[in-house]
Amino acid sequence: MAILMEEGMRWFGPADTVTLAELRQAGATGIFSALHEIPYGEPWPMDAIVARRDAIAAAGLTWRVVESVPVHESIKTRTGDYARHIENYRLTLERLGAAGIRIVVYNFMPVMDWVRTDLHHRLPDGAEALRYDPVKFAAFDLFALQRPGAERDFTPAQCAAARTFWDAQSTVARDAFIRQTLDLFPGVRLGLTFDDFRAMLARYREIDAATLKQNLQLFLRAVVPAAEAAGVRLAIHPDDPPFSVLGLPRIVSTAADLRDVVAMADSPANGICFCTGSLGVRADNDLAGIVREFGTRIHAVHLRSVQRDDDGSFFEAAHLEGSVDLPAVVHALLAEQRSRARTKDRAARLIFRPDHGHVILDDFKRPAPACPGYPLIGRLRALAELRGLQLGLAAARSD
Ligand code: DNO
Repeated sequence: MAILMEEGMRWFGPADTVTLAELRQAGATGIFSALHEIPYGEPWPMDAIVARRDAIAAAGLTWRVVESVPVHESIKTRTGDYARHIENYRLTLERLGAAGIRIVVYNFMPVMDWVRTDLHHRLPDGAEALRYDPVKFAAFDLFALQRPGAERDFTPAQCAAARTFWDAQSTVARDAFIRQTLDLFPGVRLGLTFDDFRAMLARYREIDAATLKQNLQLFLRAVVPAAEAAGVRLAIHPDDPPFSVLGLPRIVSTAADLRDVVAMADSPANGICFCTGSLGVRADNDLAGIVREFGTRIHAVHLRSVQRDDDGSFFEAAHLEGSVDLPAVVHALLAEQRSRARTKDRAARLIFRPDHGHVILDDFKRPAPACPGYPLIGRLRALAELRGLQLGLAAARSD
């Protein structure tokens, strides 16, 4: 089997402004996609799964990874009709397995999938990147959402800076900032209002990290057997960013968390999506060490760097720049891939995709990407760099 990881790209479906033909020219062979049009919690119809798979195949590519099958909030909070939603999840896994799609990414982040405060952060070379600034997020939390107790989650200096930032914004700018923060669900606009959002947050009032972990364990106990039967491997995506936001518990932020997750169901079907951009926001996460520790439990890989700054902000650096040592990570991943090749576990060939990319060059002239972070040319650059990195590292091996 191949000694290199397969190259993948994310595609948001027929509504994506990037076409499959373009992703193929970028050199990817594996696609990460999802049926974003199916409402969260509903089972995915078999005919829609097959149609998506066949459309991808017709473009000369293979749908390798489902990213994601979203976990309904009722399952995370274990309230309301969570039992029906779990049953639906099992059904979707069965159908995906029957259609030959064997890796399913999901996350267990309460309420919000990921959080950024700047979607057009300009870098010195004119490229645009995504950024998280705790001061701006504090402004959202304190003055837009007006969450009781929010001031306890920020330092007095951050609260004061948030006030200055907020006061300087026009009403139009404030509205746009609020909309953008509420809308950041990859591939789908949930169109949440503040009231919806507050109601979602309220459901977590009694849920701390220990309870959320318990709910994850109960979910895994119910769905892992279905995944096993379907030949599907589940891959949990880490929290992005890997710390608590809006007072919500976050339980997939560190190596210790990942240890807990894999122990919840001792099965290859219970694995992780190793995302260096998410985990890399914490300087205490040893990314190459995580690869070595979780080895065979890694079912999908997102490669991306971040630049961490002293004020707690970070932005998405170019893939081979910033605070994340991607060469060291890819080195560790290639060792894992070689060991899989030795055991001839063909189903388990590692697949990575460049996670996000800068807006560069002709990206500025193209229609906006389906989701912030997913322009074509910026990701093409990232994939090309990562391809060179893995080929170079593989060629430089002396043993
Ligand atoms: C962001 C993505 C995540 C990821 C989900 C997986 O660009 O990496 O939103 O798709 O969290 O469930």
